[in-house]
Amino acid sequence: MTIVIGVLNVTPDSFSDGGRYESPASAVEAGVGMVADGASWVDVGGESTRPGAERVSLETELERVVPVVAALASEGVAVSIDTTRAPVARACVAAGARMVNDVSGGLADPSMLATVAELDVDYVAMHWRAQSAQMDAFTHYTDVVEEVCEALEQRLAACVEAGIAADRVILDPGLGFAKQVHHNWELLAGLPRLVGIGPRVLIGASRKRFLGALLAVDTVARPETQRDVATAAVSALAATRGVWGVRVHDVLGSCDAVKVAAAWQEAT
Ligand code: PMM
Repeated sequence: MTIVIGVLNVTPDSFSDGGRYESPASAVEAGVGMVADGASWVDVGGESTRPGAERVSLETELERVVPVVAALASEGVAVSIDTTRAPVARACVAAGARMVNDVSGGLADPSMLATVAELDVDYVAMHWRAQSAQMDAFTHYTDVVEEVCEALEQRLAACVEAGIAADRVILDPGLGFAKQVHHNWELLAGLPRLVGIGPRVLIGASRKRFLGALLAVDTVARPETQRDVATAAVSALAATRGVWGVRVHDVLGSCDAVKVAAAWQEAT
C-alpha cells in the first residue's frame, strides 16, 4: 500500500504550516501525532522552499532541525530530513534520521550525493531547476513529463555513480517547483512514465498552488489550509498509479484515501 509521509516544517515561513510550532517540543508532539494518524515517516524541514523564499544560514537550519530530529528518533519515529545541504543531512542522520529528502536531487550541494552514499540511508531525489527565490523564472517546458523524467533519470545515474545503491533512491517530480499550474496535472497524468523508470516514486501535492487554483472561487485561490480534501483525492489517485509514497500535511486524510484506493484495487 502507498505510504504516507507527514510534513513537519520547523520554519517561520513555510507556505502552509510555517510558524505553527513554537518550540521543538510542540513540533515533536505534532510528529508523534502524525505517526498515530498513520504516517510511516515524518519529514522534518528547517528551510522553507516556497516560491520566492530566501535561504537561511546553515547554522539556523541546523539549530531548527537537529533537536526535533533527535527527539522524534528517540521516540521511535522514522525520520526523514528535508534538506539540500550535506552537513545538515550528516548531522540529522547522526541524530537518528534514516532518509534524506533533497528537493534539489543533489544539485544544490555538490557534496550531497557522496555524503548520502557514505551515510547509507534512503534518498529522495526531487526534480529541481533553481533555488526557490528564482524558480518561477524556470517554468518553460516543451514536454514536461518527458523532460522531468529525463532529468530524474540523470539524477538516478548521478546517485549510482556517487555510490548510492539504486534501491535507496526515490524519485519525485517536484510538483510546484518550477512548474506552471497545468504542468502539475500533466505530471500526475504522466505518472506511469515516471513509475516505469524503476525506483520508488514520491509525490508532494499537499496544499500546493495548483490545488488552490483548481478550487478558486472568482479567481481567488482556496486558502492553503482548505486544500486537504483535494490533497487526499490526489493521494488516492496517485495510489492507483503505483506511487510508493505521498508527502502530506494532513496525514489522516491521505491515510484514509490510500486505504480506499487499496481496497478498491484489491476488489478489482
Ligand atoms: N514540497 C515541499 C517541500 N519539500 N519534498 C519533496 N520530496 N517533494 C515535494 O513536493 C516537496 C518537498 C514544499 O513545501 P512544504 O514543505 O510546505 O510542503
